[in-house]
Amino acid sequence: MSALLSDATFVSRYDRHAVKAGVVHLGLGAFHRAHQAPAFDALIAAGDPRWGITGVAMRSPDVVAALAAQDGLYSLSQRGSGEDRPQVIAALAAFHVAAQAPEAVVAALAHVDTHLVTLTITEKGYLDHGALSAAGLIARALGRRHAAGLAPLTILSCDNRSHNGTVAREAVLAAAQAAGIDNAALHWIADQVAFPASMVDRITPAATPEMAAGSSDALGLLDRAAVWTEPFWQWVVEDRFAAVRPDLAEVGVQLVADVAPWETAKLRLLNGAHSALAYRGLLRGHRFVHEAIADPALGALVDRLWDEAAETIDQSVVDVPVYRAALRKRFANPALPHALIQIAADGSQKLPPRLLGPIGDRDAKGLTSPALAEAVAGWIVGLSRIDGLVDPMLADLQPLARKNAPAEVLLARIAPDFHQSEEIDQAIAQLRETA
Ligand code: CS2
Repeated sequence: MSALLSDATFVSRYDRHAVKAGVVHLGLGAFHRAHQAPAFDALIAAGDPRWGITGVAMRSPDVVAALAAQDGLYSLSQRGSGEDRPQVIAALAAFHVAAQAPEAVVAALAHVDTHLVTLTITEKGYLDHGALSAAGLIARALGRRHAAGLAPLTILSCDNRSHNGTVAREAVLAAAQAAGIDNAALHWIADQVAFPASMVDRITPAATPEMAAGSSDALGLLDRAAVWTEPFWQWVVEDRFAAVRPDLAEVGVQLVADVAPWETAKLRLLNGAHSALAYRGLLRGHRFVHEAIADPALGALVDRLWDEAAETIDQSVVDVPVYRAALRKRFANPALPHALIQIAADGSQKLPPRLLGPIGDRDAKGLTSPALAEAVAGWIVGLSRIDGLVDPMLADLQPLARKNAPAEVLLARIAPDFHQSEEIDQAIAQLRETA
């Protein structure tokens, strides 16, 4: 049996004692450990020790327990390029579970060394403004920073929502109001705290015991917090920071004036196709993305969906044929099994930016959207037929889907301004006959 990955068994490429936790990250899942954490790890390795991370799991204690036993070290393996050697990430300097130790999280956010807060709390994470929510904890800490005369923070959302910076700002302001924070602090949050938007991209399945076993073997040390990801990595950030700003460009981040065109292109091409594959794939008996994309019927659906979505995005930020070819390869990566049921979660939050937005834009130009409609139909039929779906609105939506309610009724619940459901009803009728 190998020894556990830890400071005693592994020599980091930089002096971990000199690292300060300038970043607090909320949402310590596999995606963060594959995306933002290696960027800060690279910044520290390049000589700036201010960007260590305090990692916060919102509810589950499991990742924190695994990391705590390993001094915060974990391995990240790129799967699919042939080079599967794990890289050990040493940027996590401290970790907490928000549900168990909210005060420790607020103290970290209010600490003088903290400059940046990054968020991967999922699409639905912004709906909650309560005291233990991400927005609630941030609001409380900002109130404390204001009272202490400390510098404002930059709050950087890394979730797949349109205009995620604005969404984060609204959630924090709502939470600050709900918490009864005084007016002066509210104005300071509104005027001085920065909420840049960002687009993040790296396909990263939820961590599994299989990943831990494979990585431990490759490393020669036991790693219970191992993450597998793909070689591709992209982070586009709106260049608007409060106070201290990390040199993210140095580690490959694209800093731009307006993230919206990148965000829309990625949500509609990558995530839209993912959602189509998830529901339609599960209905056809597939379990993983690489299996679904290899199914000729679904491969063709994705192609038609890309034709439709491509007409609704700003093509100056992506070379569509190149991007599509790359996506197809990324989806087909057999070394990175990505469970469709994971992508199928929270459809009520994911569908509007991924599938309904492009349908609405096409409709405004007088264009129909048969492939996008088929993807939405997959979600609605899936609501009544797929086992194990997770969604904050499941109790509301599932009975409607089971009663064969018209698409309009379901879609009104998740996108009140959406009125293009006729094509979707046709696609549902067809799917019910064939699936
Ligand atoms: C996926 C995303 O789970 C999902 O809904 O579509 O997590 C996707 O893998 C990432 O956005 C890729 O960057």
